[in-house]
Amino acid sequence: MHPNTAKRKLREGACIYGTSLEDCLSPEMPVILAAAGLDFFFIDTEHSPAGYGEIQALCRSAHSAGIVPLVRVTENQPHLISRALDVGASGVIVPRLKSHEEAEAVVRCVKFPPLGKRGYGLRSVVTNLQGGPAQAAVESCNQETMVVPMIETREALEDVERIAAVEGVDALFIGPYDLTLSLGILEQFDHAQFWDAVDRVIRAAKAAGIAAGLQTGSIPMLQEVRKRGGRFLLYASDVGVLLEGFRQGLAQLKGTQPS
Ligand code: 3PY
Ligand code: MG
Repeated sequence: MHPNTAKRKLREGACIYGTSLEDCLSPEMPVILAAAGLDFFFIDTEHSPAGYGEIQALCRSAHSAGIVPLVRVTENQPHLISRALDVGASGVIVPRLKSHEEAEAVVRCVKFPPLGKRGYGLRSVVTNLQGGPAQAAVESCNQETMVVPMIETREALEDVERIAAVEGVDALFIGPYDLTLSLGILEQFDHAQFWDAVDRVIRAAKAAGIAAGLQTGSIPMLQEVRKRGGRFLLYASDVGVLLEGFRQGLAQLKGTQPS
């Protein structure tokens, strides 16, 4: 399988930087994101219309551009996880998880036996039709694929130490909107309870030897998370960056305040 450079960097203790694709699903996008210097991106199938054909084209382009493609599955379902991997994703992000048992179930879906129960079906987007022994391909996939549970419910936060300790979990991804929604403080990103939660997730990840982080369009917030020890850092999304870029540019051109 394609080497997972993002996973390698995390293992070495480095920060990795990513974003998400929601509506810009052209295979040119991974080339642009790689050229911008990002380590990874995820294709969002939780909230966007991406189909498997588009995901496969994006993953193939990402592998050749040298950026790691992940897929955020719609929810924690075996068939959604295995299809995302079979069309070329280097790992999965799983939203709205509630417990370490659910995290264990994700790992079982992502890994081939003996670590899990993924079914053999390695296609050209994964192997580049290189041939070779199936055992080596299976072991390489088990090694390179990433498992990223989201910590964005009150229940997951309460169980975060055990989720972090699940063998095979690589990073914990805080969803700031869903987490504050679940905690009853929606979008209050200056609330002490929110930062206590962020600190708890980062602490749990560190204790388990893995990474944690979040996604936001706010650079100061990402800098704060990094200062607190976060290493899985997602800046904005395709739509967010386009909107902000055009807003700022147009305002500058017109000499007005951005709308
Ligand atoms: C959230 O903020 O809930 C997210 O899922 C961000 O990706
Ligand atoms: Mg969310």
